[in-house]
Amino acid sequence: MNGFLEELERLEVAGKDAVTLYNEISALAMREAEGKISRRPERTAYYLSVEFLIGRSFYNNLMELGVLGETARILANKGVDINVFEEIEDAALGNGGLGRLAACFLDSAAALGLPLYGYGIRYRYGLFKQEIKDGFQVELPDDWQKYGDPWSIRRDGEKREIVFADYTATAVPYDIPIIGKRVNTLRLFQAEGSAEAEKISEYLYPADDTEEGKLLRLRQEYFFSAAAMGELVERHVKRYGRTFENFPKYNTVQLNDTHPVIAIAELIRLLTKEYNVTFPKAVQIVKQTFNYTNHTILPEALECWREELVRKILPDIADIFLKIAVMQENELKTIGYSAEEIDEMAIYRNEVFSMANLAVYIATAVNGVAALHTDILKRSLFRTAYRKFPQKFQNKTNGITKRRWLMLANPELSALIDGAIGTGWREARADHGKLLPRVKELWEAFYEVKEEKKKQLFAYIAEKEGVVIPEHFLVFAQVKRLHEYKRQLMTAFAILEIYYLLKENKLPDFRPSVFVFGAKSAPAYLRAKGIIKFINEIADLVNGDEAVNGLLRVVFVQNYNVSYAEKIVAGSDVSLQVSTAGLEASGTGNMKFMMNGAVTCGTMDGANVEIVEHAGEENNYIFGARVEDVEALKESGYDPNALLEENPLHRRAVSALVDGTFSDGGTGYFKELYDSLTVGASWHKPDHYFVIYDLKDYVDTLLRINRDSADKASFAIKQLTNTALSSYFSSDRTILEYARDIWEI
Ligand code: 26Q
Repeated sequence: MNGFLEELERLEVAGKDAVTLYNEISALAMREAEGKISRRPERTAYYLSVEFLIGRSFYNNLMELGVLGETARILANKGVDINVFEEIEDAALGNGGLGRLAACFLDSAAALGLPLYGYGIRYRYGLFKQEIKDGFQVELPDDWQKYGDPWSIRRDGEKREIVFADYTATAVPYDIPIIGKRVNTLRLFQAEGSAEAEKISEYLYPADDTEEGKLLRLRQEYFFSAAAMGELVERHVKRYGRTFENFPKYNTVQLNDTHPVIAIAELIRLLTKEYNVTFPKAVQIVKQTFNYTNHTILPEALECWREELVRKILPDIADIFLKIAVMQENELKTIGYSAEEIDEMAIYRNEVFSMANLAVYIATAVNGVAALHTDILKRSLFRTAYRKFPQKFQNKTNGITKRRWLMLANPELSALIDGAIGTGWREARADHGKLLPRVKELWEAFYEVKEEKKKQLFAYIAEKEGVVIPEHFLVFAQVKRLHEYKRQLMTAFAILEIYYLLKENKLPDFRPSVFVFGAKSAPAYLRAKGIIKFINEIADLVNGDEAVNGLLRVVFVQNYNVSYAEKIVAGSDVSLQVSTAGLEASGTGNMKFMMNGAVTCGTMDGANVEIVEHAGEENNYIFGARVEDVEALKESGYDPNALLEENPLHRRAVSALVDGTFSDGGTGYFKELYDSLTVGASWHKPDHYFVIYDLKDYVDTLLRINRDSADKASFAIKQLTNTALSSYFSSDRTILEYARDIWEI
């Protein structure tokens, strides 16, 4: 028996509250994990990210240590239900897909025995905690360390000074073990020193609408990038001496979006200023060291820094950015690129540095996160760069870790799979495709599992939200960051239309359904906040209407996070993935639902395309405009008002924003949303995201799903087929591809 379990047997529980027990048990597990931390091999891959959305560590780590079941049993014998630790909050050091992807990648690399180390920021407060008051989002500080932080180890011996023009901050590393076949670490730096210095690691995504805020964000990016680069160089010099031609042989760095791109300049700075490497040599070295992943094509999310801003606090970095820009421009001129083409690829233009263009120029590999997204990078966002460096561009379709998203989130479904094909599928890189020929005979068992997961989800929602969902309701879920391109507003309109049809008895065979939303809006994103309020107004109307609430309910869950997601993905029937075609780089929630046996109701966007390639269009529900349609509509001029004119149902739903049906509490949110659809807002044309264009097809598709679900067997077979064919979306597969094609580890 292992040391952990022996100690756990001996642990005194009498009179201790959940928090005390949580800390004591975690400390025991940590001792196990710490003892197993692997030695870094010569060649190591580093993952730099401003977000790591690891969620709750407790259950996951016990599972990874192979003691979760035994722990539950031993605690039960002592009269403690292992579920009491659910009151301890998640570490929400991330916002959404990009941060959760980083966490899934670390998990997979450890499981596969690959040396991948994460570097980021140990925010004092993670993403805000959300409450819904009167239908509005309220933001509260996320004091995630309130109950302690038993899962990280502070390394005082490895502090590093990070120098800005105006002050210096100390970067103190905290290591979080990532447990698997190897035990790797996620190293998060905390800023210490003066009060000003400590602000650097206070908040994730501080408001950047002021100059002050922008500077703080830039400091954050430099802070952790420089701490990481300082460490890499120091370790290299210790092992190999002051020679750097071999630096790329031992180090490969993945930049998770543009946020850590400043690491490129910092490595050049270190090499040239502290080790007398020439600038051209240093550029050669960084070119072989860095790789860049793009996660979005939305212009507002592509980072640019004004030279003046950079110069103010990081003059050396500003100089290095400029030197790289000049080098690139000369190169392009020499080979005859036109002024227009050079502009498109420019690292420095109009006194602004483009982090994306810098990354593309320097990186050995540039990757998109789903096949369609990578095509769009090649065809539009980076088309000129693609022509110059076609060999750089790669696709790496995202994935999710089956350990958290299937084994931990859904032990019932995992047991069903075990029963059908044995437990071998649980191994890293193994798949569960052998389930496919068995789905027809297993549909009833699967149906029972889904009902059980629904029951658990409904109980949780009743407790947390006070909203009761009757048994057997069909569950449609849309859970993700709140953004106009993700079109939660389109789902809101669709629900309203269905509500009106039900009121008029026009849907005689409608099967009882609930729509579950979960989403946080960026605090300054007012239209997104308006959408939250609108959904909650609809929820009040629908849930309070005795004439329909036996058939339709709506719930917006508060503080959607990783732990909530684990419950929602397991308990849902239909996964809503309805972004405007071309705008969702990949999506990873779509994969979590698929793996748990939900059908996808979605547009041909991001990884949805590959989901239906693998699981079949006949087992999913695809609707709406394709990328080509959206492009053609933009070309020909799209007029949502004509569609509203034509379609009274749409008109009624959309008008509900402004005709007095609902109240936005005098905020003006609803009028603003209405205007954005009908006259345009923030330099966009009316209905920039084609909500009204896709609405009809969406409602029809939702109703078709509702009808199809009446045939329990065939619907359950569709769902379980999705589970059976979901192995491609395991991040074990994704990480093996990065390891093989990019990192060469
Ligand atoms: C940019 C500039 C200034 C301030 C903030 C930002 C910023 C912050 C966060 C830009 C983007 C993000 C986060 C992006 C994100 O989560 N993207 C998602 O990444 C997933 C993993 O690849 C994809 O599956 C999703 O499609 C993509 O939306």
